[in-house]
Amino acid sequence: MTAKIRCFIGLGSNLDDPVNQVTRAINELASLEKSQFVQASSLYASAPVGPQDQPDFINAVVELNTELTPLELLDELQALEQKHQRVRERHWGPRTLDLDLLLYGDKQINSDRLTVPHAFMHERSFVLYPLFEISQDIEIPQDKLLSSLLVECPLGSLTKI
Ligand code: ROI
Repeated sequence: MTAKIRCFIGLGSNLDDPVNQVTRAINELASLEKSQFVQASSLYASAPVGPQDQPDFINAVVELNTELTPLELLDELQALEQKHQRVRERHWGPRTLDLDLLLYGDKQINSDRLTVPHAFMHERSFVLYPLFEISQDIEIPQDKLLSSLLVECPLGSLTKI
């Protein structure tokens, strides 16, 4: 039997009924092959990071145990984004669904397609606070304890809904 890897996925949407997009995506992640759903955070609303001339985002984080390899998991996440008719008009612009592989066990990955831990997660309140809600004991590879990152990351406009 292949070992199960504990992984965390960040969800974000700011187009086409974002609450519905994120809720549907949580259910879809819960039925991924070779994977078991562990838990999902609450949904959070936040002002956009990056260009400000776009709607507020809805964000959440999901924890899964998976036997998928990182690239198999990435393929599944990208297939789900496509299923949500992902549109992405510009870099850091609005999108119907964004699924980011944040953490894959304690692995560090730097390939053309994938950077794990996710490159910006340590500075984004819409990732760190939902992550902390579901798991307080996480160590981020090559970085600090999640709890000490949070101390340096202001909540900003992030609101649990
Ligand atoms: N801002 C917020 N608040 N939430 C996101 O999920 C998000 N995703 C992005 C950019 C455009 C960087 N800003 C975001 O990709």
